[in-house]
Amino acid sequence: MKILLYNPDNGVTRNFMPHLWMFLLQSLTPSEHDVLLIDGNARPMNEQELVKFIVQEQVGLVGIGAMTRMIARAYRMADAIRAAGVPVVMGGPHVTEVPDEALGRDGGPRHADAVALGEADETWPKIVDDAARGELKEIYAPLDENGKERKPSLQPYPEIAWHKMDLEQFDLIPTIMRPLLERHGSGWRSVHMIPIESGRGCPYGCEFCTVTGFFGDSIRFRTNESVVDELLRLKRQARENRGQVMVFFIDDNFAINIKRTKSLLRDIIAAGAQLPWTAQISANLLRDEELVDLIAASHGKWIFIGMESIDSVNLADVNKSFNKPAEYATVLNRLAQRGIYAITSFIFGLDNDTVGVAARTLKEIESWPPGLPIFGQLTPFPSTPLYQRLVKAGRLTRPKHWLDFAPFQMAHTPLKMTIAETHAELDKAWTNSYCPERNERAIDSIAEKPLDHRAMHLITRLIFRGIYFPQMNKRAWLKVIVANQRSIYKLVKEGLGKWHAARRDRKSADSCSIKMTKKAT
Ligand code: B12
Ligand code: SF4
Repeated sequence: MKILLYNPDNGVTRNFMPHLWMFLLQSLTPSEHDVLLIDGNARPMNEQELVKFIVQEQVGLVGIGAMTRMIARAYRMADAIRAAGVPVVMGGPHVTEVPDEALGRDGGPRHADAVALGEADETWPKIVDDAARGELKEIYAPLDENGKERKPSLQPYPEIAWHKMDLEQFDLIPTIMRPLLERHGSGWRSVHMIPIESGRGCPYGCEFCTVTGFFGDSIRFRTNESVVDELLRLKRQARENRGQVMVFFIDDNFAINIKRTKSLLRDIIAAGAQLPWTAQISANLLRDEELVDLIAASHGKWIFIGMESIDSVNLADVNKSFNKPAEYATVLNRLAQRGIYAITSFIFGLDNDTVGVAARTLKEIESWPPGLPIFGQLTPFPSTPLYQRLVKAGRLTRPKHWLDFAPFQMAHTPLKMTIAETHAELDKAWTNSYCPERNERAIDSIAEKPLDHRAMHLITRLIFRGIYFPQMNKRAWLKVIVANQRSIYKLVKEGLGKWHAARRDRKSADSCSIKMTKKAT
């Protein structure tokens, strides 16, 4: 049987990183079946195009995975595929949270023949077998003999054969630059960001987060050896392809068990398996100096920190009091001293937020080393404690916001601001954080860092701007480049100066050695 795994596009970003679930399920598919993958972010298709592809390829089963924000699009695609007579199974966080919706048991239309609840590592081979026999059931839940939920141990962990996968669609080098780099850019023929999980689960239970509910509070880790092997394979692959590979450890809290994280990082260093990496780590765990040293030595470059708010009352409201705003600056300086920068994530529209929250937050951010701040509105995802609380209080304005998805739009009324005011604060925060003047100040503030380091920082800032300001075509990018020409010009000028100086040095060294040779003869 041919199986298609499909991830709908999110409408915001293109092909920055493959979705791990597709590659993981592909690795777990019984070998007698063929698996095709389409990530809508890398290969956008409308309903007709997707159905045409499925019919042409004679696909017998389609698996669709989606977060809440992409679920409406996922349903539309599923409807078109089912109308063409091909069965659809859906999985991932959203259908796990509200399975009745996908199955049409809540009074709405049905979108899926079957749903896979929770972690599907163990149920997927069974789903495939049942589908191949034409005996697909409606619900697949990972249960043990006693009907209790069973979580995969991650030991052993399947080998994801990244080297055999067609990753061209995830190359971060813009298509127009590729021929040039092919000829001249040794080691930069391609750039890929690869997702790796080293463990699953987070026990913290922040009120708005689906992770504790979905992965459970029992944390599970792969063996160090299995993670190190994957890194070594990726490193080899990068060398062979004369390209760059970066890694995103997608664990929800990569240092949740500090002892284990340190031991993993030590093993990575000992095996020479370092690749530039990014991970999510909560601020409280970055108090540990030794951990931060190991992060730097193992080539950790960017750490995503869910700061959420600079107001302790807000943090207490969402069960995140382990975040201490008073120590944010210390943590960020500790990272920056080692050349590590932070993606700092904030939520607006929390219950204690008032008008001016953007200005207050921006003032704090300005006092920190430069990083990549991102801002979102508090979003009640189904099945979270936050959702239940807001339902009870009658505060949801769009109880099924996902069926009518709109980026950066609130679905409930905050306590001390209006919805419109929250939207205005978000806009202010994004505009001020990524305006050309702020970008220039950020790069100037790390003038002592190497040029390539600063250039990468600027490029990343320009990309991150696109999370809020649509930047999906060449025209939009051109405008961004023109607006930021001062920062770009400064770096290019410095780079050219260094290149000329190096050339002059080489020439004078050559003429010196010619003179010496003549003298000697
Ligand atoms: C990596 C990641 C991202 C990446 C996504 C890009 C990428 N290419 O991966 C980035 C950083 C861009 C991102 C952004 C966001 N993310 Co995110 N992200 C994650 C994260 C940390 C890991 C995802 C992952 O790969 N997990 C590992 C795989 C193996 O698990 P999985 O995807 O759940 O798949 C398993 C099962 O669900 C199931 N399964 C999944 N799909 C399917 C399909 C089929 C057919 C079947 C059978 C089974 C199945 O099988 C898999 C194996 O067990 C998760 C948290 C988490 N730990 O999962 C959050 C998470 C998915 N993100 C979340 C959110 C909210 C966001 C944002 C909206 C945050 C924000 N406020 O901006 C943005 C939106 C991005 C966008 N524009 O679409 C939420 C989603 C909640 C929800 N109900 O939708 C999560 C769960 C985290 C949370 N705090 O609650 N994210
Ligand atoms: S620390 Fe992060 S992953 Fe863990 S519950 Fe809180 S928001 Fe979710």
